[in-house]
Amino acid sequence: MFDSLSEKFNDAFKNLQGKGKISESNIEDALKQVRTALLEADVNFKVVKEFTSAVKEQALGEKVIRGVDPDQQFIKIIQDELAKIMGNANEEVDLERPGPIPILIVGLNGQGKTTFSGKLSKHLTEKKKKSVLLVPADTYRPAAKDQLITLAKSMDMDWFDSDLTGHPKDIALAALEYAKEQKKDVVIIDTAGRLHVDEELMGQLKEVKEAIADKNPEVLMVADAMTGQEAVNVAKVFHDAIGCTGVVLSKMDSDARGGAALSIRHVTGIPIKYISVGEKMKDLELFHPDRLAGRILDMGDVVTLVEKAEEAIDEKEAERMMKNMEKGNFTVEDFMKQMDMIKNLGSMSSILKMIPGMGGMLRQAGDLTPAEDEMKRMRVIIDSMTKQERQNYKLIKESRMDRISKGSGNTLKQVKDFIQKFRQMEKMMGGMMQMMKGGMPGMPGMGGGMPSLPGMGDQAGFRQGKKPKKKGKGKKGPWGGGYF
Ligand SMILES: Nc1nc2c(ncn2[C@@H]2O[C@H](COP(=O)(O)OP(=O)(O)O)[C@@H](O)[C@H]2O)c(=O)[nH]1
Ligand SMILES: [Mg+2]
Repeated sequence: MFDSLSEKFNDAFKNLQGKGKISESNIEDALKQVRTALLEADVNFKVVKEFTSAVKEQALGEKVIRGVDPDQQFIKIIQDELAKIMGNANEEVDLERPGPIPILIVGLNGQGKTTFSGKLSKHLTEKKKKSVLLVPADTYRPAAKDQLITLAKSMDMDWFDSDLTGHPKDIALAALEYAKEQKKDVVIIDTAGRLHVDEELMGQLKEVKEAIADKNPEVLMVADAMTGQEAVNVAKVFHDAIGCTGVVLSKMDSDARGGAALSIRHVTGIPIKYISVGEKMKDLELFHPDRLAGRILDMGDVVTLVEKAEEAIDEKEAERMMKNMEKGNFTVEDFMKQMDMIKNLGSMSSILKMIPGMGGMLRQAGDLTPAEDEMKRMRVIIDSMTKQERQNYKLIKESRMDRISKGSGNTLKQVKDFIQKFRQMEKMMGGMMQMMKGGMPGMPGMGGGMPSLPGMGDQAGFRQGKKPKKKGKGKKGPWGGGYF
């Protein structure tokens, strides 16, 4: 997300390194670079103009603190201004009112409306403890109904069997009636899109909104972040025609340049409420302007990382493994489970980027695909092992290796290498446990606070001999480290 913007900002900041203090002449080049970076990221030119003049004013103003490096000061100003143009605080849909609350999902075709409807239902059910009804109301593409119902079934979510021969407003009314009977809190209505903005679509959506106006519907407009300024223009048209209460930026996992995220709020006045970061139902994040500003500036996003970790890591299981390891047992089964927990967090690069300073390093390191491929290979090798073998890898002699190699489609050497690696890991683990029992403090420099990845050394979440923290305590995640 926003890699090239991050890189160019960093180049701009280098201009200020080693300078005594911020002055009009020495920030000029940096500001120019910031302006170019934003324009190249497809940020609306008016936003760019206001942004750079606000930054300049701040930088030259009285707020400048003596004793702090000018490049650091400048970065802080940029961060604050970035957060400001994106709306500062997170806003979610308002659920603190009597239900059933309708949420209309609108936007052009292929932007991710149906996918988002599914994601939102999962989020509201799991995080907000609301009962949700999913309502297919795309009367143009009957396949869209099947798509939504398939998603609903996969999550055990209730859905409404809409009559697609009717007008979407009748579907909405019937669904709300049904939701009332069923005592649902929220009704998510997935509407039809078009390839381009057209009057008929706007007219229809307006009718739907008006029909349920007494229920004060939330109207979320889904826009593909990849489309940059086009997303901003379309959002404006939708907002002018029907009135939107929020924007959802989808496909933020792709190489979106940042233009939509940085301009939409400022240009349309509509807050971005959620971002979609993948095709799976769990790939939804709340939109936190301050955190995103941090990510853009390579400061990582530890808060989101910890939140994700708290969701992905099964505490009971982690505790069991920890006890096991204290006894000197570390099995392939444990290793596999840890790998799966890490995988739940997201792709390797997306996790690493949330760690302060890692963004720049990642750009230098380039491609992480070989490491991810290696993890996949390990996974298929483990899949070809029997339960007994996973509990005790020492059982795996030559003939079993041969079977595993055939079963997993790997060469015998690759299987041997894996066993060898695992033996080393087990040894290292034993050594670490010994150190912890000896009361070694914290072990700084061993990646304190960093989630370790399978195959990269120490084991995720079990450093420092501490039990994982209880959920919901905020700051320190299950990695316990003092680094954050
Ligand atoms: N990578 C990625 N793909 C997405 C995301 N949201 C939706 N998609 C994909 O985009 C395509 C269109 O999504 P869909 O929800 O059917 O769009 P709709 O026409 O607006 O309902 C599908 O292939 C989705 O899997 C996202 O956040 N990231
Ligand atoms: Mg759809």
